[in-house]
Amino acid sequence: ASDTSAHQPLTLLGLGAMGTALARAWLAARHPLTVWNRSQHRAAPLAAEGATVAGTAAEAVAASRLVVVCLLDDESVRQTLADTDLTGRDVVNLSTGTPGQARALARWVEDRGARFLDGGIMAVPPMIGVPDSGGYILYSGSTDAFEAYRHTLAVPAGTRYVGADPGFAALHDVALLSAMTGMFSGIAHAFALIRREEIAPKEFAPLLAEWLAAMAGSAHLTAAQLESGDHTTGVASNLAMMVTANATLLRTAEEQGVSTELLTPYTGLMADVRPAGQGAESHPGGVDLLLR
Ligand code: FVH
Repeated sequence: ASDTSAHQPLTLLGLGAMGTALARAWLAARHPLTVWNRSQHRAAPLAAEGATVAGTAAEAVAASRLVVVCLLDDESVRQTLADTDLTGRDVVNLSTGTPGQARALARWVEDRGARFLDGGIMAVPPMIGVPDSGGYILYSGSTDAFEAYRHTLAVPAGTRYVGADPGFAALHDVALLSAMTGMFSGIAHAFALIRREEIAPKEFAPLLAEWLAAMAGSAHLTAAQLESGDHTTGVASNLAMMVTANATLLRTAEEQGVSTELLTPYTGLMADVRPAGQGAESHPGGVDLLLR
């Protein structure tokens, strides 16, 4: 199958917030779309917009060779596909799961005669179908299936194919979300520090956002150091200085009456890295310590 024609038909299972946004993007691009959702009332608005509503998941899967699944989690995907005939289908799973779940799902789907792609959505529903929103979807799994549907898959958001291993999209997805979680914890701690002072959160926010954006480039330095194995190359702020400075971060939290619980896991890790080196290196040594 190839979707060089602009209007590849497809089926979408799951019409939650994300599924509905995906459906609207494909309908807007005039793709013939069959939809199914466990709670049928969610399909009614899409029927009015041109979607064909299937009564069962099995009917929906039978309607199109390309079957996109956007459900809550791995378990709901298994339950929904259990009574469907996947022979000759191309299944694209956009439901969040672990790399291990994606690999097992790939085997389960392929054993039933289908090709499999997994996807990690790096966007929230309002970004779907909006050109230049910055949102994109990570894909991994069958290279042939990705090539066959790359134009259709690019309709709701940009696409980034990260490899034939079906677990790689989920792994990249979760790695990015984990980094985001660290950022959120840093933002929470920073606002807590100023919370009891005469500092307006709205005035502080631009400083914080600009600083985080400026520091984000450190990901490239960490990557270069991990690849070279030399953790001293390109270091602007050496570890010995940072471990000393961390004591000031912890003391300031105490002065401001703010819990150090979000800081201490990472400051502790940095202190553990230091004895292994001379203190002149940067902090990617922490990556290896996390793998102990
Ligand atoms: N929304 C977001 O911001 C994030 C962005 C990043 C990617 N995620 C993932 O996308 C998957 C779907 O998320 P969603 O936002 O559409 O989630 P909900 O609005 O809660 O809709 C959930 C749908 O799943 C159906 N469902 C749940 N359990 C079952 C089941 N056992 N059998 C069949 N369907 C099931 C549910 O159906 P219903 O409750 O309407 O009957 C919805 O269609 C998700 O993996 C995010 O992590 C979104």
